[in-house]
Amino acid sequence: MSHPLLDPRGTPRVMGVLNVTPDSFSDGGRWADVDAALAHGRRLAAEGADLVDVGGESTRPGARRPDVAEELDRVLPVVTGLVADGVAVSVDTMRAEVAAAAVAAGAQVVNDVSGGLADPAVLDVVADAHRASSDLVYVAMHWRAHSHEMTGFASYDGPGGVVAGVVAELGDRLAAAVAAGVGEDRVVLDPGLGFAKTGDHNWSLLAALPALEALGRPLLVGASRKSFLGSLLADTTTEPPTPRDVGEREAANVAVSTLAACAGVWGLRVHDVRASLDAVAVVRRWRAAGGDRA
Ligand code: PMM
Repeated sequence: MSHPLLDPRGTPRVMGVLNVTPDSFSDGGRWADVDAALAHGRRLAAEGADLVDVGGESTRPGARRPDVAEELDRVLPVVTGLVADGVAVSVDTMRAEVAAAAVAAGAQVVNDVSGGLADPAVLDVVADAHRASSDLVYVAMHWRAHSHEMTGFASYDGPGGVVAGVVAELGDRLAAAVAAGVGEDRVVLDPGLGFAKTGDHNWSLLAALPALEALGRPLLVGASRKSFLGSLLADTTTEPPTPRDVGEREAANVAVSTLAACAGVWGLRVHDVRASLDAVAVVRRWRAAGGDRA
């Protein structure tokens, strides 16, 4: 069955991040009012984003959760406004009420960073849409706990370490989604870089994308501006080393976009859409020239 968002295209879709929050680590407060958020969402779409991912809950370590009404207030006017402009919208939420309202307003993707663990009723919202023959895409990310406690869950002691752990737990989330009635052919999986993971865990996962692809679903990767890139690029002349500022990690993110595109992922979740689209163009042209047959 052909799917407008999931059909293989050879190179990744680019999802632009639009956090309508006062406190996200990367862009908190910048798009917190509706007009600023709409203007930024339109800019991301004009730059060529395949999707704009609208989120109303910060997942930075230690963040306070908004209540449902607060999250709806942040997200819904932005989803509605972007959909009215013809922008393909994804909603970044762990809550069934928010997912349902955003889907009713025209969102094409539910991006659930908890993969249905935080609020299993999200799976019912997606399943209901699928029963009504909707093309709604469900992104299930690997997650273990809410942000205020996730660092305590960053250990993967079983055989195969973090890669085997994430493959097994994502496989469980996929099975739970399908058991709830979600169409397996409309699920995307995401290793959840930085969520209950150390920097080393993130690198191990990026080095093992084929193992995640073995789950049989398209993959989304979100490395943009995350602290493992800040640590990689830290100034080591200070003691302790000073992480590279959030706003100065983009070249490294483009490198991640490039390697993830070469590994065949479905999507890249990024703040700088243009920069990752450039990386995607390079990979596409390199492939056309026979690059990955060498
Ligand atoms: N990361 C963040 C938020 N939502 N969704 C998916 N699917 N994958 C991610 O890696 C992801 C996400 C946190 O980053 P942000 O604060 O810059 O949005």
